[in-house]
Amino acid sequence: MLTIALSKGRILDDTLPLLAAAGIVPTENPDKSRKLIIPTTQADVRLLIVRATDVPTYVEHGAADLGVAGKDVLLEYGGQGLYEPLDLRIALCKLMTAGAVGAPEPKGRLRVATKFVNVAKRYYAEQGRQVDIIKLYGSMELAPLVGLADKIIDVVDTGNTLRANGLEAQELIAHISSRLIVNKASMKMQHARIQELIDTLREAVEARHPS
Ligand code: PRT
Ligand code: MG
Repeated sequence: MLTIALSKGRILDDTLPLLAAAGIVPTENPDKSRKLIIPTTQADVRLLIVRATDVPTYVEHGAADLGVAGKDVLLEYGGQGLYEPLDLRIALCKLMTAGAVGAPEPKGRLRVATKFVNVAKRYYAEQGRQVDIIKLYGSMELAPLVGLADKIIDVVDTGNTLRANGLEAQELIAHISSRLIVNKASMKMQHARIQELIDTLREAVEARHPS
């Protein structure tokens, strides 16, 4: 059995056509189904539907052999416990700092609200900048508006969410796309099978989003 962990939403929507190119099609619509384990047209391949931030955990611990996760999630998750053999070139966005439009740089320590705590620590440490990092789980855009923080670090696509809240994107931390990730033991134990899948997916990626 090959188990592939995915999150609902944009990653699922953009990954299904790539899997279809490898002959893997869910037997029911994962967006509509309440099931968290979805069989596919290949009897020995199944999908697990998990939270985006949980995908690396399932794959590192071998509960899933493969997964698809945003590079933002992987940067935050960290560690050496996963292989990341393929950029799927889907769910593109940028990891950025943002602050209130026209707000002056604060005099004292910078306060940064984010769910990307590890990314934030590394980013400001590289700049030799002292910051207080405030962990949030969502609605980061609110923090500068109500004085909880000077800046946020978040994923930005169109920038509409920032604009709607009087914020502007400032520094680019990383260009983000989703990656195929593979459990290290699975890669050894099922090498031929997984390598074949990676090669087929690579061709499908190149066909859909040429480099
Ligand atoms: O929703 P949940 O809390 O379960 O997790 P999640 O938000 O991490 O998952 P999901 O499915 O929303 O995102 C999965 C992956 O898609 C992320 O890990 C990113 O790699 C990628 N991605 C691409 C994005 C966006 N674009 C994006 N725009 N993830 C989140 N957003 C958010 C953004 O933070 C903003 O709040 O969508 C909002 C709208 O963005 P704008 O700039 O277009 O307004
Ligand atoms: Mg979301």
